[in-house]
Amino acid sequence: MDERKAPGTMPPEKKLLRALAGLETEGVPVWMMRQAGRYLPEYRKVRADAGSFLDLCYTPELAEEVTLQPIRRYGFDAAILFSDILVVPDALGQKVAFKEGEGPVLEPITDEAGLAALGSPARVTEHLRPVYETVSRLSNSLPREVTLIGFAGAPWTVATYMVGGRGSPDQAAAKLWAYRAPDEFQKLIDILVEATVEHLSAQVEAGAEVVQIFDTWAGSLPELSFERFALRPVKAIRELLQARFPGLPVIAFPRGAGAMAARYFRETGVRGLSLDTGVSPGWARDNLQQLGCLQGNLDPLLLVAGGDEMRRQARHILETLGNGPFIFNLGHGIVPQTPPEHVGELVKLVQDWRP
Ligand code: 1CP
Repeated sequence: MDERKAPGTMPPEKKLLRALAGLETEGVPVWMMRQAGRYLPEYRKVRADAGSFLDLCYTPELAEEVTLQPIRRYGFDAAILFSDILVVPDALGQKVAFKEGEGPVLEPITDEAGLAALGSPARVTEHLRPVYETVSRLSNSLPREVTLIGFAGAPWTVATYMVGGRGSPDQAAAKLWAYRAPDEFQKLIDILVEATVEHLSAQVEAGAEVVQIFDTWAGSLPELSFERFALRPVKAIRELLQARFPGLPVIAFPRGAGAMAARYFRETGVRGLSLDTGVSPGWARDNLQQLGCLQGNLDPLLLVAGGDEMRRQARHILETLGNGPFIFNLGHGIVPQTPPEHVGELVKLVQDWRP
């Protein structure tokens, strides 16, 4: 029987799925955010031949290839679909471009007229069909012990790019809209909740076994706005997804949530919580691990530095959280200047570790 099609009906065998289900694992499962990307020479080669970054995301053979590259090299326990959180605004009809050395650039939406010009959130999957084809190819080509993770950005984080038009250190444009006209801003969040549920559902139908929701900018919101624009939308997405796919494991990454992580974990009802580097592993063990599976949280710059300090801090995380349920990861994505051999060394350290 295919456990993917009937989640929860029997105990999973894959290590990462077992950790998410709160079951014992032989060793700690490991993958890394942004495990595909510019730090790998084989990625840079495919990227150079692909044309634009979005062309790479929308060409299933190439997106499949770059998803598989880190699996071949390192034997991670999970593969994360190669795509981006900004394919959702692209599918809603907002102009999105990835400029070399500059990151994403969007034509900003700042008012209700801008919202009215967006396409229907119920129909984003039409534009994103190549992404689901990538998922479906991966579902056939991945080694059987590797879990396939689909993903999307959380509504708040995606909204910061849609409103600001680019990455920003303070998310000021989206915040000011949310503070000056919360009910109007809520309309954008509602559109994104619906689009995200459709996008993640299509990934699950194509073969994704777990989904991760990235809320990179959650930590910039004050408590009352965090509740409304970060916690509640992710709770709604989790509920709507599980109404369609009972037992589907959902991981959330509310980066920078601090002590609000406990309420967030409990109230969103997600199965896994991905911790950023700022969260103390001991605090997380005492306050969060009884609520579900934790994931994280080595500083990506320790992976750049390597050496004794990387090993010491990785062991500290393992010794504190490794009794489980736990998935080893970074506190944020791998950065381009990371030496690939440091990744190999860290994966081996985690794979060899036992409580
Ligand atoms: O030139 C290149 O090759 C583009 C670099 C790149 C890559 C490799 C971008 C542009 N996106 C990606 C892939 C990507 N993005 C993945 C692939 C899977 C994997 O992890 O291996 C994922 C999960 C994302 C998610 C993503 N995109 C997030 C959330 C997680 C995070 O890192 O905080 C965010 C905020 C984005 C937006 C984005 N896309 C790309 C860049 C450079 C950015 C950040 C822009 C900024 O705010 O500075």
